[in-house]
Amino acid sequence: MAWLTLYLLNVLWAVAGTSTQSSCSVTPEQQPWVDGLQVLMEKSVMKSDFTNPSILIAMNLAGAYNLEAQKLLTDRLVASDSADLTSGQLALNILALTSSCRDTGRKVSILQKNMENWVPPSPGAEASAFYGPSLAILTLCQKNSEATIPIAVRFAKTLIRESSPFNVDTGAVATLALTCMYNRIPVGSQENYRDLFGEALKVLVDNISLKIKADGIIGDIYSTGLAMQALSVTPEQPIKKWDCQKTMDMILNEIKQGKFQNPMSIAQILPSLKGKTYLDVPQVNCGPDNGVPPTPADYPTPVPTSPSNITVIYTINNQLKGVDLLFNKTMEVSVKRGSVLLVVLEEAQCKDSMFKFETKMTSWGLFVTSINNIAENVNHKTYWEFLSGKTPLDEGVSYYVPSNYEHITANFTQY
Ligand code: B12
Ligand SMILES: *[C@@H]1O[C@H](CO)[C@@H](O)[C@H](O)[C@H]1NC(C)=O
Ligand SMILES: *[C@@H]1O[C@H](CO)[C@@H](O)[C@H](O)[C@H]1NC(C)=O
Ligand SMILES: *[C@@H]1O[C@H](CO)[C@@H](O)[C@H](O)[C@H]1NC(C)=O
Ligand SMILES: *[C@@H]1O[C@H](CO)[C@@H](O)[C@H](O)[C@H]1NC(C)=O
Repeated sequence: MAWLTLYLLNVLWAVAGTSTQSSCSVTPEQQPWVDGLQVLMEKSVMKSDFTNPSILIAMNLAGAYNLEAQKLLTDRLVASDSADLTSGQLALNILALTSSCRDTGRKVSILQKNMENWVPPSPGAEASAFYGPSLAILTLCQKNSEATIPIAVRFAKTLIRESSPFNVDTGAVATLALTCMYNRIPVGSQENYRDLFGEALKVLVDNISLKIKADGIIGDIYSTGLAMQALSVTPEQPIKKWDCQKTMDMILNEIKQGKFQNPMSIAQILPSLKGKTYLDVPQVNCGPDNGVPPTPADYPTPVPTSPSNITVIYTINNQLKGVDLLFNKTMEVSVKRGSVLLVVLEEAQCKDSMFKFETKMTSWGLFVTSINNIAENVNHKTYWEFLSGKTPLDEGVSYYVPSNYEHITANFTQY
């Protein structure tokens, strides 16, 4: 009898995990903005040769409009080599291929091996060190949850001990991963997995809920999409109540302000706008029943910018690396109004070779790797942080648009 109750509970949880519990939705008036975002995200695929699996996941969860983009991304991922990917990147590739109903057997074995050898970050390590491993456990859970238990147990125990400042994006992905595990605890299992995963989920969800701001944003606007996914599936109730509709309305406001131009930012918000989460990936239907793409003319377009120039004050500052290499240099740069920060960096580099910089392409656009020959280093946890005044920017150089007389600083620092 107890066994049967346990079994039924499991079935119930499994159902709860795959359907959406969120009690909020996009109104018909707001719907064109959501469609517009999806079209923008899908269009970006043909314009770039960077293969971004998160876009394919979002497209498939939402129901793809652009079948050509869907095929292109899928084909590129099928052909891609997993050799020099991080566990997080490999996990995203597997989720993306799964959402396109492709075979992932070999990639899953590699990821499983990687995670069996995973060395938990030492206590006090930055929270974002759990972001990639969370994606990996979420993926392995969906593929073979029983074989993932030992890995997830180690992960949950490390998370509960974690003491560094909480990171919403990371906490959200960890919540999705452990919710998947929680929902798939084997029937009649002797161990107290439910208690362990439940306890870790409680810590995560409480921390996420403490980051809900009065206006509904969770963390910042770019962590809100993942946080919404987490709060809508978790079996643990947060200490601070979440008003999903308020968050949804605020995000739609930000969308109308043009804050979601970056295709990766769309990929992370779109599932929540469509009432989906990464836990729905295994249930994606790959039949030919795709929606009719709305005609692009229907979408609101951003306002054109005026051609006048503005002045941006740009400082590069290294007080960290090499006693004889320290510098703190400021330049006033004139750029066309509406230019992205990258244009400021290019102008500065043109005028003075000390402002020389290098970038690499990533899922979020160009990441500034080095300035004046001082380069980021993963082992030293150093990077170039960008600030406006004293406030860190919430976007990278290829999307952030500075205003007149704004003071931008690139500060070499540690995470
Ligand atoms: C970890 C992390 C970092 C680490 C990355 C290095 C590391 N070894 O871990 C550090 C601390 C260096 C970092 C820096 C920045 N980050 Co960051 N970061 C993240 C985080 C939490 C996880 C990324 C990850 O591991 N993804 C998983 C792997 C599998 O995918 P990946 O594509 O290989 O990941 C790489 C890229 O994401 C890249 N990356 C990380 N952050 C950023 C930011 C930008 C603008 C770019 C182009 C690339 C990039 O580094 C990752 C590891 O190589 C995300 C959260 C999120 N929602 O994605 C934020 C996030 C991507 N970062 C963000 C921001 C704003 C920044 C900074 C611009 C902050 C600043 N004020 O300077 C800088 C980049 C400045 C520069 N030099 O160009 C925003 C981007 C929002 C947006 N609309 O563009 C996010 C979404 C956080 C948020 N919610 O606001 N970040
Ligand atoms: C937030 O997380 C930390 C560990 O990272 C934990 O010690 C703390 O109790 C959590 N806060 C809440 C309110 O759960
Ligand atoms: C860098 O220089 C500016 C003035 O040019 C000054 O205000 C600031 O304090 C300096 N910072 C450091 C760390 O030296
Ligand atoms: C205006 O900005 C552009 C770069 O966007 C720059 O090339 C040009 O020199 C600037 N014009 C003036 C008058 O500074
Ligand atoms: C710049 O980086 C240095 C070195 O990490 C740090 O001490 C300083 O506080 C940073 N400045 C700002 C404004 O963040």
